[in-house]
Amino acid sequence: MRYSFTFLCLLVCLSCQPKYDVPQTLELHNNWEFRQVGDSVWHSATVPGNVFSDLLDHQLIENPFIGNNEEKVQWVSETDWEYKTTFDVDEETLQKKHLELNFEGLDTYASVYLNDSLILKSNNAFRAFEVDVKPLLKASNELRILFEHTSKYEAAAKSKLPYELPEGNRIFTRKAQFQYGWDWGPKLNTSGIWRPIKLISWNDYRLKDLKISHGYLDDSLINLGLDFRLLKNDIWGVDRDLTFEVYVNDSLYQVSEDSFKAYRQFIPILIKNPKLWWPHNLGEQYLYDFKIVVKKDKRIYDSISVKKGLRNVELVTEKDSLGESFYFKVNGVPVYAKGANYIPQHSFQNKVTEQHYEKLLNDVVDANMNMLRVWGGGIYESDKFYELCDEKGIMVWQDFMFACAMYPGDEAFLDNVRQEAVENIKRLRKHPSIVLWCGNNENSEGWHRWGWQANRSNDEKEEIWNNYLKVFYFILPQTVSELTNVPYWESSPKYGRGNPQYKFEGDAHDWWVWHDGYPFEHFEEHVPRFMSEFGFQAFPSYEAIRFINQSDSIDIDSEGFKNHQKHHRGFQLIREYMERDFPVPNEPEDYVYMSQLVQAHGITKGIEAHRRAKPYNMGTLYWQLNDCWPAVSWSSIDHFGNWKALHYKAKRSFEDVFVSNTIEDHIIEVFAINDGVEAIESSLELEIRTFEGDSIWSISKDFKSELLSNTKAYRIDFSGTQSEFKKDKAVLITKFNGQTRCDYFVKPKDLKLAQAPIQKIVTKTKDGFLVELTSTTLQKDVFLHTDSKGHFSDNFFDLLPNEIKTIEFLTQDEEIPIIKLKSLNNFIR
Ligand code: BMA
Repeated sequence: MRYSFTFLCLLVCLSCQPKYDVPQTLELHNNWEFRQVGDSVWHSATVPGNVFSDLLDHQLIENPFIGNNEEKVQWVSETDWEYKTTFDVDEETLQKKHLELNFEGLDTYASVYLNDSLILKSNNAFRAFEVDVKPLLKASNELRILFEHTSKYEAAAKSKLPYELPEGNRIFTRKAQFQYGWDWGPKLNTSGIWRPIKLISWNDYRLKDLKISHGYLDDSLINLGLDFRLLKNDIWGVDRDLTFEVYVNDSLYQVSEDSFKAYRQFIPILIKNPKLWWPHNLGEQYLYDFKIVVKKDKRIYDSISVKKGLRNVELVTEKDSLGESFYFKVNGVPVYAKGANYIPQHSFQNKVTEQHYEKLLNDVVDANMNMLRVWGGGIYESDKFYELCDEKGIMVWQDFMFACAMYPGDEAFLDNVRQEAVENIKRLRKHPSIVLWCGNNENSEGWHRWGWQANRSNDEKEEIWNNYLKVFYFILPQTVSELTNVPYWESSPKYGRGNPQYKFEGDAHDWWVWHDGYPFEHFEEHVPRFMSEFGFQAFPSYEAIRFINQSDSIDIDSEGFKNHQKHHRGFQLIREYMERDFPVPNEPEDYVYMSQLVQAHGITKGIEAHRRAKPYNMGTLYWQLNDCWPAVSWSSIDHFGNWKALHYKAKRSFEDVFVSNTIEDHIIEVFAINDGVEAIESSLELEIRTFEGDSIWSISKDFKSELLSNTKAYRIDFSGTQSEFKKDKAVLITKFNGQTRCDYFVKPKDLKLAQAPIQKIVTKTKDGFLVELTSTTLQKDVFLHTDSKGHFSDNFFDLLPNEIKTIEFLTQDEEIPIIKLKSLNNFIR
């Protein structure tokens, strides 16, 4: 009796269970093969991927990241390639009313054949293409994709224009522009299936493009609009029984009826006391889960969900007495932006794993950065990148993918661009981290300042500039404002450095330093409203150099190594700047170290000058965070993830609560900067000491650093003290809020540093090793290095005399690492 009751309950329960007829997705990533067109032999291929990676896997080419191999593999980009796979589809799927193949990224000129019928010709690596394959799909299928090399298409497009557009033929092809070679990257123009291919099958309903919009948010009650598309098999049918369930954080929140629109749906919901998303230095990164389920008669047809942070973002560009402001407000709070420019992490995107994203973005937060600019010559990044930026509270300045060139303006090109913008904005608009869409990198500056207008007729100039306006003044801003509420900015920078306005309005790229050879002090004298690029090169880690040369010695003169410096005056500029401020060592290993000190010295000078000028200046993003291959470049983290001196020193200069000093003749000025939302009270101590630790002069007071502030905490005339100490043998030590900084009165190369050993004790810990260092004299820019793979918690620091400095070396290695040391003291007497 009891059994039959249980059975009955079970039956009742089962009948209440919802039935499903939801769309199914099948990733087509197996059994792929590739060949050079015309070859008889097929080789196995990895999808998603690209032809260089596949050739490498079969050892059919040498690794282009080693020595001079880049040159040897150029033929790959000039060749047509074919990819094919076979896949089976079960009967149930075949019977579905809708069968679509979705190509999320084909690089680039691709002809796609399903069972020998041409189903798609694509010409934009940044777009996804969805094809109805219902009429063609069988139980067993063959999918074949022909990739034709880009130069063929580019030559054809070029021949239609009566003039040449700057810069080169890459402008005709919508794919990552850096792959055509850049001043930090190799020329490795890939082709292949670089993002997933999916078969989507569905019957009656499918949900798409969920957008969550809101007006200005505060912390009481907000109205959210859930806007999405409902695809119906029977597009004219009226579905009186169709309901939409809205879930917020997995709880059923609201049930709505079909609003009888065949296509777009809109559901308003109210959220009380919403939790907001903030950049990591200002608050929590709260992310809501929103889900919509479409149902009829207890049957679930589809669901769509997004993880979404709620925040207001404004780009404030207001006229003021000095020009025009440029800063971001998040949830009404003005945010000082600190960070760097981000480029693709690898020439071959399939080599970038989730761990790479995780590590690099942790390094960003670790260095106290709150913004990255995704630069326009790379790619619209993977979903993972933005998900992690959301979670970690990193704001993203997102360029559209146009860089350093003028682009065509024919209808087909413009349509392609419009569609690219629509798709990428739709894909990325849920991410609260994205705070800006920017049209391009340096196209406007190039046109106005780089001689691109020379020898052109007025008509020609007008046509080229009008084509620029069509994309960056009309299509992109319109698309951004239709699809999101994120601000749009036409071009980075607003003005090139040749236009004096660059200091008073908009964002700026300061390449007076480096490209024009100006001294680093230029950063201090010319502070713009928002510095979106400034940079200086340094050599990468010993690991990277060894990899390039495939040799244990640090050889920076080999032909192969020289190929990893892509700036034609790069080596020379590094040396020139080194000679100005630092000693120039002979040994390559020392030269590499010194180059990193020069870079860190110059760029942190810039960062601090910008921060001291807050709120006139409201952002500082240096060029560049990372590398796409092992190289000598502007990056602060090399291709293998090793931090250069700059990343360690930028971390200190980007601290939220921070003291920055200027020393001019006998005047010391002390600026207390607080980018956070809490006031900090602490004693502020300044002391001048000899390198042996004897105190010459000191001063101290209690100081309150107010939230979101910048205050001149001291202006000290130490001329009285001056006669009592030798400027080349003294250090100014500033202590505030647990931080200690060292400033000097003369250039690094003029310091009379003393010679003394550094004592070192290494002990094992759970995650690696602890290193304790001491010395009887001040040791400047102490550099710890080892051949073991790992990360030093701190490096390139000044070690005060007779004080113990403890550093962690995080590593998986069990064996005690052989840690070697260098300091600037080794090079100056
Ligand atoms: C900036 C960037 C890049 C370039 C860098 C260094 O202007 O936008 O185009 O790599 O300068 O030259």
